Amino acid sequence: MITIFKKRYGTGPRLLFSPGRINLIGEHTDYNEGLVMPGAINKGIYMAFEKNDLQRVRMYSYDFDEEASAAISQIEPMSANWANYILGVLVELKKTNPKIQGFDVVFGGDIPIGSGLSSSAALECGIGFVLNVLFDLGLKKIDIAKVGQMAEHNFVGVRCGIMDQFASIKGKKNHVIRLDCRSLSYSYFPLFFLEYQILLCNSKVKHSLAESSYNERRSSCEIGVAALQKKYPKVNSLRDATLTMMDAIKASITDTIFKRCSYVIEENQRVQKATQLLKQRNLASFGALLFESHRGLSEKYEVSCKELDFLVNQVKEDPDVLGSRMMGGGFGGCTINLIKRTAKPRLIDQLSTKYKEQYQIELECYEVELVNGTHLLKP
Ligand code: GAF
Repeated sequence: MITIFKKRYGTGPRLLFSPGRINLIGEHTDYNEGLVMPGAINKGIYMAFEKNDLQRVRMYSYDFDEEASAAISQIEPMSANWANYILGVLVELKKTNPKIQGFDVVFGGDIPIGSGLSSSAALECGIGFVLNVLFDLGLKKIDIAKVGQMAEHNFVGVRCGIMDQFASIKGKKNHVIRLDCRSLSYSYFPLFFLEYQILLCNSKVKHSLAESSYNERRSSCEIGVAALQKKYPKVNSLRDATLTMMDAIKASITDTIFKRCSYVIEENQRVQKATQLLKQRNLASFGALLFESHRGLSEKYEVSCKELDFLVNQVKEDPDVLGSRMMGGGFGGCTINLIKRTAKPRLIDQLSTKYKEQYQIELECYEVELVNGTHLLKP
């Protein structure tokens, strides 16, 4: 990235790495003030950057081989989708930081687009970090995560939770984060599975309408909360609700809202159980929760798709797979699997063959390491 930067923009740049993320369990719970268990991974975005004195942002995406530029004083959404993640963060930060001036950035990485490993959060956190360093904004990492989330809401149009940005910027080597999305309190869990490991399987599908369906799921939860509040005024989010409360208001909501809200309540309970099981090193029961989570995501929350269901179903009865589920927002992307290390080659081989037979798509599998969150490589 440094060489490419020098060729395009001249001066010797600084360099950072901003990681993608996995999530062990706790899906669609973050925007319901719930619990999640993500970690930053060694797939991410490298970003070379420096100030310029042009009062413009100049950006080059190495992976798309596309360049874009805008006046700092006049930022509008662009047709290049990747640029909007950068501009969105810039717009958010400019609201409170008039110090921001011109800068150049060149970036590229190895997070497969649409894989559900959150390249968007990696990009947002990377740019937030860049601006913080270049213009001495005095932001803490958590502030940068929040700015990334707001950029996504206000500029990109996805009303996401805080999980992805938090994981990308606050990740810790060899640890997952157990994050409470209401209080933003968190703790790190060392992740050693001994003879087991995590394997990601990329379905390589990204069904259209993923963004609007995501926002629609969030609205369903809000409708559920509004209905609950009529009977239970102290309920502020689905985090406060129970399945008994849901039963009590069942007649006042549609079946769809009932199913979706019940899923969120159950998924929160699963994260709580998962925390205990990981502490006890009970991996078999932990894995069973992953299968349960997938079932809820597929049948109740309806954010899976036939390709993801296929990948999970293929490993359900396999003695070397403790758990499997779709990961992230859904409608495509990766499954996360907890498998026996020694079975990895066999599983990849079998799954790839069957997936190709069924969908004519070459499956991609990744073994990832957990790494530190967004950080400078060259100050
Ligand atoms: C996407 C969102 F960006 C996250 O905030 C989270 O809601 C996730 O989907 C589902 O758990 O990655």
